[in-house]
Amino acid sequence: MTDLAAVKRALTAQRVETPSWAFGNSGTRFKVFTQPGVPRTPQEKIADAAVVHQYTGVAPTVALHIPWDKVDDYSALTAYAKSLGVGIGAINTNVFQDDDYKLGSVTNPDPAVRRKATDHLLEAIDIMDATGSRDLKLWFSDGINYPGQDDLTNRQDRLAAALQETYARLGDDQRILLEYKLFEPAFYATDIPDWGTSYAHCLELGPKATVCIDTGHHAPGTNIEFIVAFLLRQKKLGAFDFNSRFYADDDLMAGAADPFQLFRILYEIVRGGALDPAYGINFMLDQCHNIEAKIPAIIRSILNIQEATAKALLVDREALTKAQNDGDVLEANAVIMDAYNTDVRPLLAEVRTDLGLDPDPVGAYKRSGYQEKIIADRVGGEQAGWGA
Ligand code: LRH
Ligand code: MN
Ligand code: MN
Repeated sequence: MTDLAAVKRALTAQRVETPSWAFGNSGTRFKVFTQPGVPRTPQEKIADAAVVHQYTGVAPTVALHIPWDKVDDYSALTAYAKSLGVGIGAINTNVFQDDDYKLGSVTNPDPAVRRKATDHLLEAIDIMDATGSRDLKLWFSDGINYPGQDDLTNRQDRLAAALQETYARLGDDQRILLEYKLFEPAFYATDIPDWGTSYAHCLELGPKATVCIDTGHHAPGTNIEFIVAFLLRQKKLGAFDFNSRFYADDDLMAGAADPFQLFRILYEIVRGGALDPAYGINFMLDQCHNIEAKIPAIIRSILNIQEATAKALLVDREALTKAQNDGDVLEANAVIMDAYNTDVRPLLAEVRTDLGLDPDPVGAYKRSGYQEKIIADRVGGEQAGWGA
């Protein structure tokens, strides 16, 4: 029997972090479609994140990407966020947009480029000191396009050296989230292509380094929930970048392409007791909204995560364990599918009403007039976007 009050408590305590870059313009290699009302400054991105929190009640932090969100005074930016009811979350580094990084950043054969890249990682920790952020999220686009282009082992050594220097600079309450990605922009060999490589580097570094799983960064058909279960068991899962993929790093709304996969991932989280924010996993979104309106798309993504979580919490664990121990394959699978096929929308509406929120966050946002207001207010200036 499921304890519904406990399910509601868990859903109320759940947290999802929004990415500042999802509020800005974005596109594909072929075209960036600009939208009216898009933020022009980091402050405006934070204001939009605060609106997402206002309607969902579960998104009180926003991740920054440096230098896309570069400001002179990060303490002032943090105070501004606080005044809107949100906090600054993970600091994302960017060692992929300079010409210098054509052959790699921290794995570049040129020591001067490696120095520049590592200095950026250290600078990001200075920013964390000012914002009070716990998490430094590292993703390296480093890799090579052709066999023989560079030495695979030497590149691992250079990566390890940069990571060690960065790790040594972390404060007591700070940590590294090390992200991996199968390919792109490197096409032949990426320096951190998979969770195993990230895990091995995190192990070498120590307890303050954990793996970040970006759900869009795997080969098609990869069993992501297995990775979740394995890393949880090793206490090395630090964060998610949630998004959906059909083909590669599509960055579509979480839970849009494969809600069943999202449910299976969240079931492993619930089973591992890792949903509670006190456990320390940062559940982030990492998405781009190229053709749809951004704020309601981010709200929709959060609702999708909440629905997958509610279903995961509804799995009858006792019945499942019994079926598993009895070797009853069909019954075990039926228990999982019963939970997945439950319509949890009324339950989530109740959770929101209990929190004093509108039970329909997307509808409430649309009725609020905020979209019309930002379209009217945010004229002139350069709209923020991918790379701006
Ligand atoms: C790389 C990635 C990484 C970046 C973000 C903008 O594909 O997932 O997390 O920082 O996109
Ligand atoms: Mn990511
Ligand atoms: Mn990505």
